[in-house]
Amino acid sequence: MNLFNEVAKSILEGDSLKSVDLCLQLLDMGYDANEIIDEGLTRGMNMLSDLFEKEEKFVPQILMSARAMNSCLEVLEPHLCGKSIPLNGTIVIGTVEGDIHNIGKGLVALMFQAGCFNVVDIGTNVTKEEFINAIRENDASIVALSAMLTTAMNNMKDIVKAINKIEFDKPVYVMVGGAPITERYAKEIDAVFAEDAIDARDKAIKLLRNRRI
Ligand code: B12
Repeated sequence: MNLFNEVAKSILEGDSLKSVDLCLQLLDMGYDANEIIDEGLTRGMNMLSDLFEKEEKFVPQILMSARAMNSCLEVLEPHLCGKSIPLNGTIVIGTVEGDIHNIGKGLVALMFQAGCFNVVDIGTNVTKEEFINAIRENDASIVALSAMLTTAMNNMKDIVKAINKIEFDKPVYVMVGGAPITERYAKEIDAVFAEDAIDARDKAIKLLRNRRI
């Protein structure tokens, strides 16, 4: 089994020590931190989500895997964006009011970092006022909203509406995602949709590519 598969497997098993050790080995071998995230951590979490859907894994195992993933992220973070690469801009990210899920949001935040964005994670259960203040305080180019509960989707809609009404110093793109969010819903509430963490990073790069930040 190659080392990337082993990382995915140890994330799936929620083995923090082994996951971190494997990440360190891959870094030592000269592999890129982004590749370790894409091919190891994200793949492990996706495998876990599939097994959860099939009721072969349960919430405690998800939490163990999330802990293993976070330990790896601490090790990989300093290697994500070389000093020579200019920052792409600032992204504020949070989970909307009424919702405390943060695992997916964490992955998306990390992928933004991997895309050389300055990321300001304002946590979970975030109100529209908190989103708006964070955009202003950090002069953000993108704000990313996560929701995992269908009951939080209305809050997401209200928050997006409030953000889109404001004329910030520069235009702010609003990106939304999370398990119940679809492309159609995003369009309906006037936001950009991304399916997962990798898609979110790629779309953020595209959004800001031709723009001064
Ligand atoms: C782990 C978990 C929890 C943990 C959360 C721990 C934590 N620190 O986050 C705990 C146990 C605390 C929890 C609590 C609850 N949960 Co819960 N939870 C889950 C579970 C099992 C996994 C979610 C997860 O982390 N997935 C792994 C990550 C990697 O995937 P992800 O979150 O989908 O994120 C990816 C994409 O969605 C996307 N994405 C996510 N955010 C964003 C943001 C942007 C901007 C973009 C572009 C993309 C994006 O990219 C991510 C990475 O690829 C799901 C089931 C499921 N299959 O999703 C239920 C689930 C979301 N929970 C559910 C429920 C009902 C609850 C509770 C209300 C239960 C209760 N009765 O108390 C509470 C919520 C309390 C609250 N107010 O928020 C339901 C929601 C049902 C619904 N349709 O509304 C689900 C679907 C379970 C179910 N099948 O019933 N939960």
